Amino acid sequence: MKNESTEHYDVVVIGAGVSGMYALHHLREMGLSVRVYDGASDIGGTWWYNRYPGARVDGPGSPFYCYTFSEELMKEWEWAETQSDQSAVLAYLEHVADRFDFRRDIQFETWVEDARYDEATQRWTVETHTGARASAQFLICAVGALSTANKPDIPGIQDFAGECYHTGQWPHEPISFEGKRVAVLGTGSSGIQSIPEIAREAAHVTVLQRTPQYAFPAGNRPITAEEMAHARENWDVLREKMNGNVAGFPCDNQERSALDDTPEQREALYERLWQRGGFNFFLELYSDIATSEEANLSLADFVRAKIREIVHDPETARKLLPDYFVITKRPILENGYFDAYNRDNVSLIDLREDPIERFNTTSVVTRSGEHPIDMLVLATGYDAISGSMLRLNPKGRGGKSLKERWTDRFHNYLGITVSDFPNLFMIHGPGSPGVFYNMPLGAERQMDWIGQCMRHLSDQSLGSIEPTVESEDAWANEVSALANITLFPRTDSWWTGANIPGKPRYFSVYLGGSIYYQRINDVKDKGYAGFTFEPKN
Ligand code: N01
Repeated sequence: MKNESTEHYDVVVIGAGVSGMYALHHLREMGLSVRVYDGASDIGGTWWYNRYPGARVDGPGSPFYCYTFSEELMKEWEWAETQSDQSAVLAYLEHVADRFDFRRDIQFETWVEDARYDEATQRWTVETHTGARASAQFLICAVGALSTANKPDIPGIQDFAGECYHTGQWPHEPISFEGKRVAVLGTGSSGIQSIPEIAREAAHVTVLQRTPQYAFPAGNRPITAEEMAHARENWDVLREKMNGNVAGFPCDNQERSALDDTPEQREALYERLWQRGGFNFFLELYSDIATSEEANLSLADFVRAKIREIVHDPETARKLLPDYFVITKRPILENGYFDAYNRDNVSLIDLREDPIERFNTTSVVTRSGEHPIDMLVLATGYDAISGSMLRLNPKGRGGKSLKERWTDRFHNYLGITVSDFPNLFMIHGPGSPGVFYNMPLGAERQMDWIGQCMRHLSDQSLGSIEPTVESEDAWANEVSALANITLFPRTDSWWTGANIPGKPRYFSVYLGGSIYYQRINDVKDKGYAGFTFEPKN
């Protein structure tokens, strides 16, 4: 039987991942009462769910994929590797939760089933599957940009009787691959990280590839004591650099064009970055790889040559060669992915030449024949960026749902707010730099802005804030104008929604991270230009 009582807070936060945890911290510091809900049984969000073999940070990584709000926190935590694995990131987040006593304000294993705005009271009410219900003036959706799993609808897939796991919903108990014939569907970051790990144990791995990928050496290695000491001693400078960098990492923004260099000089730079590995590859590249076709081709050719060099069988190498602009799908770092194809127990099916016809109880059947398998790993990604907001489907003014509002595109202003949904704020939503930015830092910076906005309402005795439709339209044009300078919209990717049948197809991320934070602060400094307010009822 459902418990019908309603608890009242200043703010309800949905999601206890990296963003929701910081939101809780910041709101508490503001002296507000907060309730956080999460469907998982502990903190961590993406890092709680993604336990597949090989899962690790692939950004410039530790120690910069972390919160920056507490200097003590930064200084006391030891990172072991440059690209921490999932368990190390989760251990860090658990430490943060313990240190700041987050869990007392989080209700776990509680799925928010409905969120509705009441115009008379200017408050949101959320209903959960347990019957717990809460109301709050503000609703913060920290629901994750990569958390709604994409499970492909392939004929017969439900009939497959073997083990089947999605990488983003990996079981908590150990999964053994020993002696098993495993098919991995999907070759994005999750597939490329997991395939070499699975291949080490499994009897056979069949990779089902729809689109070949450019992947770059991860270059993961232990962090030295000197590097940790340097980061700690120079934290103020590094943090400032992170705030000024286009992607939120302590790197210089690049200004040199690939076309300023000779082919030999370009080759030398690519080779040096390739040998070192790591995400800095992309941050230290020429400035125009994502904007000039010619510059892009120079790097694409370099990577294709590397794939041919690493993969011994020429036919397999041919199937692995991407034929679109490099880095226009999310760049991927690999730890032995291409080399895995040199093993006897790994084979590749190119679904463009040999598509899946169906699954049956024991096999995947492609045009060329039947491939018996014991396990299917779905590394098929997410309904990214907008999917989790639509799954929540909040109801705003007049009971209008987000699904009704977001039919043709994901209307928003500043990537944070939506008209007709007063007092609702998104972290890492569409229209924000979200997935193109250091996500913990981005969450902090967006949440700080949201906190200032809440403070403004309170200081001015205002009951609600929401953007105008005109400001949403202008923001949409700005997001698209920035994207259209680049080659990104010209490739099918989850950035453009192309991976989900029927999803609006456009590039919904705000490019140019540090510019974004100037933009949203300008809006604030101009008295929240583009927003409308209502007095307190
Ligand atoms: O998902 P993806 P992911 N039939 O969407 C294929 C972050 N991340 O989980 O390219 C056949 O990238 C799909 O094919 P195609 C990171 O931002 C970070 O790997 O659409 N194939 C693709 O190959 C990353 O980008 C880390 O043609 C189908 C794959 O499945 C994001 O999460 C680690 C299919 C999906 O790749 C998502 O990565 C992991 C179908 N019906 C993830 N549907 C870090 O290291 C999909 N595919 C921090």
